[in-house]
Amino acid sequence: ARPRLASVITRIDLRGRRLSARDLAATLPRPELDVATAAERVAPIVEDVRHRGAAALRDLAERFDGVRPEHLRVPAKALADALDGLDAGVRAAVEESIRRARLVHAAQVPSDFAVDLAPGAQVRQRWLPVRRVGLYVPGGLAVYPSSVVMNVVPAQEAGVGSLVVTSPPQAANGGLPHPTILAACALLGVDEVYAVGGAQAVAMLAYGAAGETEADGAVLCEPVDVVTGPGNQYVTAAKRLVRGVVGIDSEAGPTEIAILADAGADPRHVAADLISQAEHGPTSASVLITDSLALVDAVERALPAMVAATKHAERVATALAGPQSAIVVVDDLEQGLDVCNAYGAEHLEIQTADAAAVADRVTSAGAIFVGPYSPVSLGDYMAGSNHVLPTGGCAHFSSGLGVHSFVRPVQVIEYDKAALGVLAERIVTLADDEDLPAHGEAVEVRFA
Ligand code: HSO
Ligand code: ZN
Repeated sequence: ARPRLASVITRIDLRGRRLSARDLAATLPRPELDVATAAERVAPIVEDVRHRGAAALRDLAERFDGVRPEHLRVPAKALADALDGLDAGVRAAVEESIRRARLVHAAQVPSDFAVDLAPGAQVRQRWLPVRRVGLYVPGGLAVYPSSVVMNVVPAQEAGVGSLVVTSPPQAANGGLPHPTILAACALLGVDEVYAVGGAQAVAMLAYGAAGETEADGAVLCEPVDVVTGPGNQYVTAAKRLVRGVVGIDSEAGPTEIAILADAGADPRHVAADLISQAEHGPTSASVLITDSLALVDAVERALPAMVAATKHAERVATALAGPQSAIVVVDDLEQGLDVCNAYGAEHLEIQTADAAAVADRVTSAGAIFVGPYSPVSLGDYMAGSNHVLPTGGCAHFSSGLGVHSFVRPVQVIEYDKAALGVLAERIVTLADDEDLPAHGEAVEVRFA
């Protein structure tokens, strides 16, 4: 049956209304993630992997993925075969994606510094890469080789020495992960890849796993220091459980696109971009913010046929009709910017006159796409920027994945005798004030 393509996108008229940032944010609702319920189901799985290692991983694969993998660690030959079997056009596209991402992420590497506070008194700061990271790649409906690139490249450019990818085993692929995922790993030079999915994969990464068979070895997988990558609610719940044992990236909710546009924007481009991210799933959010009623009319007129013509029309229509999507009419771009900044979209397109100047005034967004020829799809695949971005308003306090996700600064303190001597009395004063006199004595002993 032909899907019913309502594609009625709600219109919210804010003209003449002065709302606080909080009320503005509330006019664009967001889905709530129910991770707590999943956590109850996930805790025993994590414990099982922790204690039984590879034996548990095989049992869990049988239960959740419908296949008992012979090789939990993907053999080198399987990676090479996947690369051989990769379509030449897809290979060229992934290579260009990697090349551009490398250029941008290499530029992200932060600089060390040293501050001389006085003669003989120096504090330095060095950025240290994390030793070993694990990247989770989902294997369900969404198989995104582009996401392998977006997770692996920043870790590599950060100087992470040891990098693991894990993705669910697929019955259709002989108990190995999806071939395009394997090929992307091979192109990126990642040779430690596991056929492990779900919460059990997160447990394996966080705690490591003992081997079961001869092929597994005594240790199947060493623990990592940071786990990144999107996943379903169980993967997310497992990441929350192991946080503290390892570092994790922010949680990836449904994708969001907001477009700030004026009368000069092309309605077909705007409609196509709204549709493009709605394609990710029925809970995706597509939001147009504009001061032009003519644009609103034109977009509303263009949408039904464009939605009907697209392959995943049904979920696109559902996403556009959902309460998380809207066309927001504002008095002017000033108010439009207020809405954008209050919402803090994962992706924000600026399709206005002087787009770069308008973009400079954005204070909250995961990534900002400037002008008529920078659609979100460009950033999803090829721009060089990262597409793992904060959703659900997390852009207000966090950022997308990047080199910074895999490095941490360490401060190095070096004072000589004279430089310490200058401060001795002050240190003793503060130490006594905190009733920690031994702190002061540790300084005084050097001058006695
Ligand atoms: N737009 C998604 C990423 C993606 N799009 C992968 C296509 N493939 C979240 O930023
Ligand atoms: Zn996308």
